[in-house]
Amino acid sequence: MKGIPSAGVRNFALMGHTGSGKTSLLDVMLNILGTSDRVGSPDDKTSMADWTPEEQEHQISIFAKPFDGVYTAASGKQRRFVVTDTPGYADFIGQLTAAAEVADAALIVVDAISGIQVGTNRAWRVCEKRNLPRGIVITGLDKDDASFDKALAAIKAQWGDVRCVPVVLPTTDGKSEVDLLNTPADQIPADLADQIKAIRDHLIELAAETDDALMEKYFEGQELTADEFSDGLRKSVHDAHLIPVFAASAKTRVGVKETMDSISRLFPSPEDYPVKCADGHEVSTCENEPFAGLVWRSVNDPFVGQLSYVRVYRGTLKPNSEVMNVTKGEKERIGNLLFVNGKKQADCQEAKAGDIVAIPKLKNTYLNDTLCAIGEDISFKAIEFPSPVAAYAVAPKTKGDEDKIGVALQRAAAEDPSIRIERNKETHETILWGMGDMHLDVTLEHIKNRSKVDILHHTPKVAYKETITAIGEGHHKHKKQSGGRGQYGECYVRIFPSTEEEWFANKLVGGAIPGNFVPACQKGFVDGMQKGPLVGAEVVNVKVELYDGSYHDVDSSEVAFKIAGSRALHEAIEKAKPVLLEPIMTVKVMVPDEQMGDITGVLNTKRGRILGMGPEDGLQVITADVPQIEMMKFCSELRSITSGRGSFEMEFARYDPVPGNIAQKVIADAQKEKEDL
Ligand SMILES: Nc1nc2c(ncn2[C@@H]2O[C@H](COP(=O)(O)OP(=O)(O)OP(=O)(O)O)[C@@H](O)[C@H]2O)c(=O)[nH]1
Ligand SMILES: [Mg+2]
Repeated sequence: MKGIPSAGVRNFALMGHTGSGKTSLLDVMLNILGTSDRVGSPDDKTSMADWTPEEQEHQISIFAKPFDGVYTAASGKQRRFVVTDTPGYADFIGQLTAAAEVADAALIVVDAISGIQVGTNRAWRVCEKRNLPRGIVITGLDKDDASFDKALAAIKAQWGDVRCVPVVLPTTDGKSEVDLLNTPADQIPADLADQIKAIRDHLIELAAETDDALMEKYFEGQELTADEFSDGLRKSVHDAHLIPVFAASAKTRVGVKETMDSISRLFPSPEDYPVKCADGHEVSTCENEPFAGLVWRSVNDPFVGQLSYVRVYRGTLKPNSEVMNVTKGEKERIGNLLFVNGKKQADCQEAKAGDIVAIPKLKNTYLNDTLCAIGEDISFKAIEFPSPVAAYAVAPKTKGDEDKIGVALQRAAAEDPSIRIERNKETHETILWGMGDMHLDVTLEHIKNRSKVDILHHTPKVAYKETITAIGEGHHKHKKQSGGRGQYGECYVRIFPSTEEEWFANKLVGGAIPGNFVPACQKGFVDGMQKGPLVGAEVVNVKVELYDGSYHDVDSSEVAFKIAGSRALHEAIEKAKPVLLEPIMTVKVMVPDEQMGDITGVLNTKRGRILGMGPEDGLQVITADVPQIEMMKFCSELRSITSGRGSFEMEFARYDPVPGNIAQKVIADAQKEKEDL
């Protein structure tokens, strides 16, 4: 690692549909890099990447994980590979988002038999969003009936005939592969010679297009030098005018080296382009300038404790140093630095621009914090994660484990930006939010494996509220005379609908209730509003007037007025035509064109009100207001209707009255639940 300058680093993320072969390909690469002394595989649980119990249980990748190693290319040049494996499963989009943010390029994996799938398109969109240079590798070419040409044709049809150019080609006997950028002309198989010449001519044109002087040279019929050709191609890849397509098989390992050679030549180095800060201005990415990096992953390692993964964007980070956490405005002391490769951890003496390094035990540094050399003031933009859309209400299996699960859930949320924990004060439930049922299940498994605590889950309750639709009056006299000191307090209240912030008005005249007891009455009203008459939910959007009452010189007390206030208010609410309110969510659903009709139909059956429709990023976007209770299972419904191609976001909009017939059922159910208790 030492000695390879940042210009020799190739930092990229593997992306693609679940099962397309990303991790298998990575395992072969890690063996070639010497990071692993054997070729592991997710199939027999020997993969260097898929090592966590949850990944082995489900046989998919779940977490984005960085790996590194040195590659000696066919040209003899040494390159440092920094490769992040990402999960293809839709629920783990948060991991893909973070990895894409800190990579300089993407290698999109397409299985030759399955072709372009939902997860491939998702990866593509992630790349498009942040202008990430990319290449595509067609894998599984050892499989029966696999055809490179067929897969390539589909890729060209989808993403452009001109820019998707094969640079690693399978030989016609399928036993080896030709890296057409690195293979000398005399070693090119005769039957591929014409095809390769045509591709080379096309690549020369693409390289020339990146620079006016080169274009002139090209038109004058002069040859580009080797460096001009290479630099031009790298620029073309950077601008996504060239999307190189490679061929490989993780099973037979054919083509993997050729693909790595091409990546070495074509993918950008971290020093090639400046990086953008949060305020939009650009900073250079030179390894000789002061250090700057972003924490993109923060995990609790069972052996080393808290580990902050940092992408170094500029300069060099060394162990036993001090840095500034610009986000927090605090200095952090750095002890050792680690290069983490799966379960393997090695001390790092310096991490340069382009590297991903883990810092153990930082005191107050978390995901999305920028770290800089002391005296520098750079802030990188925080990675934006999609908001969670699926929820479980969770509780400990064993009574008494509440504190334990509280800590475990908070830890899970701190590690995974797509997990959110919420305590719903209306329903008294703890809600675990995530990106889908699989994500929630895996999170609970992870907690169980790590914290040894069992958590039960069920569909969350909806936090209904109640309000009134008319003016109502109520009265209560609280009077007790049972030996000793009695209790006395009497309140008359009026209640009416209001959205004003000031909810209480004192309309007492002539000292009917002494001023010092009014706060007690108010406390009673607040209590009375906590449990409405319909389902015991909070009563909102009301104004309460205290307009009359009486007191007793000896027996009146704060407690007596609190009770009188609460009961008088309850009577007033019951007379003011109370109604049930339910939370309404604004939902944004992204689906392919042909599923628009199906989805608007489903939203209509969910009492949804369509607010708008229109194209966005190659998909149709439907915006609608839908009652929250109808959205509880939408995540899995949408997946099944669209075969995984649809996704959605939602946020709380407001509370609306529940339609009469549905409200009646909710009220009857709540009554029954109360009686059953
Ligand atoms: N025959 C053949 N099988 C392959 C190849 N690459 C991967 N596979 C198999 O495909 C399956 C899925 O491979 P993975 O590498 O786990 O796929 P992945 O893209 O990492 O999937 P996720 O982690 O879920 O996103 C495994 O059973 C692999 O053995 C290949 O080149 N040839
Ligand atoms: Mg994987």
